[in-house]
Amino acid sequence: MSATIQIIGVPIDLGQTHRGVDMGPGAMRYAGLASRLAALGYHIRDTGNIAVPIRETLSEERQHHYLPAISQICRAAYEAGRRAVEEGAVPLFIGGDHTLAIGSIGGVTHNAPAGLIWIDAHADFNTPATTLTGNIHGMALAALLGEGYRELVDVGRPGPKLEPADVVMIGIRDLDPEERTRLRASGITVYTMRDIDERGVGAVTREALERLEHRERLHVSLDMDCLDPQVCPGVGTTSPGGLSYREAQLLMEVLADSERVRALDVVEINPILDQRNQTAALAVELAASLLGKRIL
Ligand code: 4U7
Ligand code: MN
Ligand code: MN
Ligand code: MN
Repeated sequence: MSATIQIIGVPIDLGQTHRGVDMGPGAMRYAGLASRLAALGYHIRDTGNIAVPIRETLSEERQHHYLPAISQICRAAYEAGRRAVEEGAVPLFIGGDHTLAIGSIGGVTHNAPAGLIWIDAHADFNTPATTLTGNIHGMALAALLGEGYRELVDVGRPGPKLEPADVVMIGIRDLDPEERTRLRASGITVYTMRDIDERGVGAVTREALERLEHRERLHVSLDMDCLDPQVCPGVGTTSPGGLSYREAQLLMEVLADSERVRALDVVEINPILDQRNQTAALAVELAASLLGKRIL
């Protein structure tokens, strides 16, 4: 019997202010996600999108940064991830903004811990006290570690979902001042773009896997803004100096070689800002590489 990948769309755009991120799941399906993964020999189960209210219907939540709705959507993502793992499937969450990771990673760690590889230009390690924007997608990882809004920390089950030693970040290049202070004190392993430039993405990724050796199962959270905006213009929060197409491919291939990846988020695709769906197309390529596509 072939392994099952369960596609879970989370068209959430409430964690940030750019319009269009809610169309990410459609863009990835349109770019051929299911057929590309089926060609690798997987059984694909697309369970559709989690219900997300349209922003215009939530005007009274706006001053609260849509916290009640985000919390509820993350709870639904949590349950979907938990069930997929219990059924032996690999959950593939397609976003939507990075707030969905609060639910997805929580659900994936419901019955057993997992290591997390967070691939992003940003650390998403703000709290309500350190954020400059108030946008909750910039607080997702902090919430998973037990800090910030209780409504997010307690999604699915009360308290932190990860230990700092369970987290490795790759591709980081854009931190807010107080977020940076928090991250340095956190004990999380961080590989910045400078590390990648100096040592190469292959060496960095192999070391990242070693850092998570105490966790057999890995969850990969891929924010498409980790790539350079010249390759991926279709993201809300662009940051120059990102991964090249080839670096991102190698990063996925080295992770795939470990055969430990059991869950995946692909987030922050904004088709409105994209050119001819190239960001979603690359996201599909990267997901295929991560799930075992071989050149030869
Ligand atoms: B993403 C930011 F201020 N740090 O908190 C913030 F620069 O999911 C950006 O990684 C957060 O894209 C980016 O709003 C969140 C900002
Ligand atoms: Mn992010
Ligand atoms: Mn980001
Ligand atoms: Mn973003």
